[in-house]
Amino acid sequence: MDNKWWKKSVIYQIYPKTFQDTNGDGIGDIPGIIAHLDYLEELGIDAIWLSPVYCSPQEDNGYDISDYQDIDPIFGSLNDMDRLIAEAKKHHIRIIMDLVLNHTSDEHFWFQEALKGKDNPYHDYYVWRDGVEGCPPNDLTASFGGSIWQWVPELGQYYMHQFSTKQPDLNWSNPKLRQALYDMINWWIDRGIEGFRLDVIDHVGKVPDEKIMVNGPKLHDYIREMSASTFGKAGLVSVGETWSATPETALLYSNPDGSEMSMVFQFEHICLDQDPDGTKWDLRPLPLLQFKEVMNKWQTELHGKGWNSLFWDNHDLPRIVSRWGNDSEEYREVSAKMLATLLHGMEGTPYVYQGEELGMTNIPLPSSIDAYKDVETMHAYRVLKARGWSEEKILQSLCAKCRDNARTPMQWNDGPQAGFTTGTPWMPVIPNYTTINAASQVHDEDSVFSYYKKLIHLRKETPVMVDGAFEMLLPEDEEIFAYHRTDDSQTLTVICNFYGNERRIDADSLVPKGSRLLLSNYKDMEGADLLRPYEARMYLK
Ligand code: TEU
Ligand code: CA
Repeated sequence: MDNKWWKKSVIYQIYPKTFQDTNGDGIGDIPGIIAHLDYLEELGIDAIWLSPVYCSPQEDNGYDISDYQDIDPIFGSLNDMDRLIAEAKKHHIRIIMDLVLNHTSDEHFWFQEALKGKDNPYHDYYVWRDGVEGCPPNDLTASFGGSIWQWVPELGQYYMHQFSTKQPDLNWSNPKLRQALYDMINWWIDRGIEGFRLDVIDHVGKVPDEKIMVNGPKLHDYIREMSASTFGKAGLVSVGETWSATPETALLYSNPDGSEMSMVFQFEHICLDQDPDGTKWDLRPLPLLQFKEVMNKWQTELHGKGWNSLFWDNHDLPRIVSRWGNDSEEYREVSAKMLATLLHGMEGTPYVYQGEELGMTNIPLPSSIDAYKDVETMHAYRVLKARGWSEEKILQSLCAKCRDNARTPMQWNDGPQAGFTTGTPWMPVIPNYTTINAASQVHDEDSVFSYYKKLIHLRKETPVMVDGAFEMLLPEDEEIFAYHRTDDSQTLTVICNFYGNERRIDADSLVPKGSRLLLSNYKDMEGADLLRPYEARMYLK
């Protein structure tokens, strides 16, 4: 087994805006993260992936950067950032920053300069096409609404934006732009940043005239050049966000020679609970057999040749316990633990999104769109209205899938605003904070928090969890997700009842003789052949 630290590690994602506010303005900040390093060390995580804290007008909560080399005052200062890096180190926690390199904010100095004229040195940092008003170069549409082309009358040109109009795309075919980005990355490495998460990195090789947005012909050249100039050269961890990844491309991205990135986030499993011909708003139940096939494919095809990341949640996704578990009072904890077991037993680097370790839930079904704030949610609302959907149907769909679900304040305790702020939080706290909160879980041996803690520690102590080969068991079973991980000396067996029915199994045929039970989400077993609702077990031989 190679010694890359991130192969044995668990990474924790923080969305700073809703983690902890310390100055009463209702917005989470960097001092708030520092205040919880003890909590994170207790959980046992090795690194924090910090969503953007750079200067930003916050059109897309920081994924629209106006200055890469400064901290937005709402989050603190560069001083606070240096302090976070230093304090985290004392807690044996590395800081991984989010790099948004496909686009900037329209308020970035480069874009402001670019607007001044076609011969401005920064003009070619962005993607422009000459034209006439009302006739965009093509009909591609942007993720957050409208055409990807935005008209600038003063220049007689369109600029391209794949996300909001306030997020102009950078022109990666310009070597000067690429060098400016690498210089910026190295500036952060010199400050002590130990890794990067690369936002929509599969988009940077776009060729808009050919309508190629992802996997452009130069994409891997660009990534290799960037890696060799920055994080790869420094031997740091890197994870690319690649919605378009297949096992084939993931093997390039995560080539063990380190020429591109350490790993990528792939989203094939995340897209299974939607109509295959529709969007994520076209809901359908998760087809378990297909889900098993997809997980099996990724586990087996990358084994020994690439590296997976493992995740259920992030700041763009609904909460997993509400999505594929069961967030009723009766089954919330047990189903959250089952999903954790299923994921953490696999090969790859697990990511835990803030609050997932407490079994935090989605926002309850709202009575109006006013409950939501996200730019994507607002756009979806308009699109679904235009499709003729009823208000009720739209709200149901948004409730199940919208990104706001992940962005409610972290539930620290049962006091006012869940302990997140002494002021008015920018996003309302979910009312269930009185029962679901960190204070009540940290010292409770049976809590979801303690269960995550055990899983995180098991990965460090159990080599087969890191590099064992994956074998799916009962591939045709429509209720049970079970697998082996095997290396030369150990076999790990994971058995999960994915649903709320009791199920009989033949445990002897699944669990090698001589295995011992490492972990289970029920206190005592009622016979090895009976799986209760959402029961999960992990055995080791
Ligand atoms: O997300 C990539 C992206 O394509 C998202 O729009 C994603 O498809 C959507 O959230 C799922 O419905 C990244 C960031 O993670 C996201 O927060 C940003 O809004 C986006 O890039 C633009 O930077
Ligand atoms: Ca604050």
